[in-house]
Amino acid sequence: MLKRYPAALPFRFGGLEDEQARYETARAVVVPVPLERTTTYARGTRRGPAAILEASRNMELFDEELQVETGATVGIATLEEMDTETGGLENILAHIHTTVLALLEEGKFPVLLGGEHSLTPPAVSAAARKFSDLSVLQIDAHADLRESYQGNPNSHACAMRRVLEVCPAVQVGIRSLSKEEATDIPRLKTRIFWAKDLVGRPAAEWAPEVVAALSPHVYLTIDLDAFDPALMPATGTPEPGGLSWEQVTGLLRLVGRQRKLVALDVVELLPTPGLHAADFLAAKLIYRSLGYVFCQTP
Ligand SMILES: [Mn+2]
Repeated sequence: MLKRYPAALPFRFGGLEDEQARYETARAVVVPVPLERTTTYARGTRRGPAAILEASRNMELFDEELQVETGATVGIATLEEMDTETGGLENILAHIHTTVLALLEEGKFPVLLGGEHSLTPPAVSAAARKFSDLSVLQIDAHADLRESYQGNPNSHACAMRRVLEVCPAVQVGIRSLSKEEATDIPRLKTRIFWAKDLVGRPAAEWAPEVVAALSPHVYLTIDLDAFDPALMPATGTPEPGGLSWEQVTGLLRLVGRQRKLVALDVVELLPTPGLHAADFLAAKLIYRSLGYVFCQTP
């Protein structure tokens, strides 16, 4: 007699069942963007989206903090991995822009999985077309404020400089930048919360000040190197002295309560053999964030 095995979970965010992942009814839509064109140190972030999806299939779908099954409550669809190999970088960025805009027009909450940080500006510019009072909350080790890097204004190192051409920003966890960036900051539409001022302090002490600096509609971009590398070693450009899980989730909990998040991206995961805890952190961070957006009772 044939032994019956359970079917493998579908390869989509959370491994959700068809009903909870149906595009038509899902409020959140995951877009895997394995972009890797301008990385400058360790390479491999193109494998980031697949690693996050794989880890997410092993998550408990009940959120113990929010006491809710976020996937079932929200509905989370997962699109096919975007083609980031064909054509020039500018074409790919344009495709990211039109994809995010189309999702927002259909009332969806886009969740972009990177891939390198250069995917953020075209997504932000799409959100800014829909929400005129948009600001960007960036959680990152690096300021990413260079005017141009290695001759490329679309480099990952310029992501936030491009964002500031569209809307203001609040940057949290910053601990690495060039002299030129530091010189430019006072005249840019940005507010910086330096890692050195946050490390060791619970979010409750400083998160209200971050939230107060944000406009009503917020695009969230999380560069995973914002976390301390002891916790998140799997990034291409790690920096010591980073944020904790409790600090980041504490901040996002408050943002979810007090502002309208309209889209998010999680970028720069560099999947590393043996360090699957990092992939899992990224997956749970996304799931928890969706819970903060859709499942918090005020
Ligand atoms: Mn970055």
